[in-house]
Parts: sequence; C-alpha cells; structure tokens
Amino acid sequence: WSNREELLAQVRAQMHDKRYDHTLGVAESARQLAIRYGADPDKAQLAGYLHDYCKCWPVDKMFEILVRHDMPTELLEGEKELWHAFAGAIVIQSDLGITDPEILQAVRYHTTGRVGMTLLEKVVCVADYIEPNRNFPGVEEIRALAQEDLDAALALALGGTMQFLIEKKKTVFPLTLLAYNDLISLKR
Ligand code: DGI
Ligand code: FE
Ligand code: FE
Ligand code: FE
Repeated sequence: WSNREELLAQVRAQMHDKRYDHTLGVAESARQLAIRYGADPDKAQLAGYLHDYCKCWPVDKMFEILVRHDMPTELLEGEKELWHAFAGAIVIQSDLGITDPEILQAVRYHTTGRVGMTLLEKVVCVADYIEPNRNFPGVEEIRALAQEDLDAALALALGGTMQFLIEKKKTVFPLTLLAYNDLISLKR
C-alpha cells in the first residue's frame, strides 16, 4: 500500500462489512482519544485501522501463524478470541510492512491488555470498547468515563469483560487480570 485508500482497501478485504464499520469507528475514536490525552493521533488512527486485521480469518490460519512464531502455550490453549490480536500484530508487519513497535504493540494487546500499557495501547483498547457502533450494557458509562479518565475507563471495561467471561464460565487470560490490577492500583 502507498496511501490510505490502498491500505483501507486491503483491510476491508480481510473482513465482513460490520467488522469494517467497527474498524473505522475504532480508528476515529482512537484518534479523538489520542488528541484528548496527548498520544499521536495518526498512530492511534492507523492502529485502529489495523487492530482487527485478522479477526475474521479462519482460526486454523491464525493458529499456524502463532505456532510458527513460538507464542506461549497459554495463548495457544486458551480462548481463540484472543488469537486475532497476537496474529494481527505479526501479520500487519509481514503483509503490510508495519514496523512501528508502538503500533504493533497496540494491536497485540488491544484485546487482553497487559501490565504497564503505553498511552497508545490504552487509547486503542478503550476505543475498541467505545466506538460508535458498540452497543453493550454499560457502554455509555465507559464512553463517559473515557472523556475524563482513560485509566478508569479501561479498568471499567476490562472489569466488565472479566465479569462477562466469568458468567459464561470462560477462562480469563492472566494478562487481563494483571492489566486490571495495574490500572486500579494507579488510582491509589
Ligand atoms: O475484536 P473485538 O470484538 O472488536 O474486541 P476484542 O478484541 O476486545 O475481543 C473481545 C472478545 O475477546 C470478547 O468477546 C471477550 C473475548 N475474551 C476472551 N477471553 C478474554 C477476552 N477478552 C479479554 N480482555 N480477556 C480475556 O481473557
Ligand atoms: Fe479485536
Ligand atoms: Fe467476523
Ligand atoms: Fe475491535
């Protein structure tokens, strides 16, 4: 790709229409959050465009990529929902030539979070929850909080995800709990 239109055409080709709408929403929300909190708006927008690049790929294809890149068994044996973030960070590097480590990390950790998240990682992760097409119980509270306190918004979002996973008797990936604790202790 050599311009934004080409990049977006390639992103669009990876996913169905609703996922593409979500992608554009995350890019715009990430840009706005970046402006508000002093991250790089262009990087935030680009990370938004790319964050779900692999989301609609067959799980076998993601699995193969993760194995080839020696990802931890914890990830390979865990929730398949998490794979697109880690595979995405690898694929946007190999297939799209994205080399900026900040963008790669923002894609890699956009689902799970991690301890010591960078501002850009937080911006993309929160944008993923609050973009305009999102509509889940509690989204309005996260949206409002995101305008006041990015860490608090992210803690609320990750806490909600953990509650959801527990209710569904699904495993909680360790990084998510660690990210949550990290964000909560920033408050004290
Ligand atoms: O890709 P999106 O749907 O835009 O959003 P996402 O990348 O945040 O994926 C969220 C999905 O991942 C959601 O259905 C919950 C699921 N999930 C499964 N295990 C975990 C998890 N999310 C987090 N944060 N932590 C987990 O351990
Ligand atoms: Fe995602
Ligand atoms: Fe899909
Ligand atoms: Fe997303």
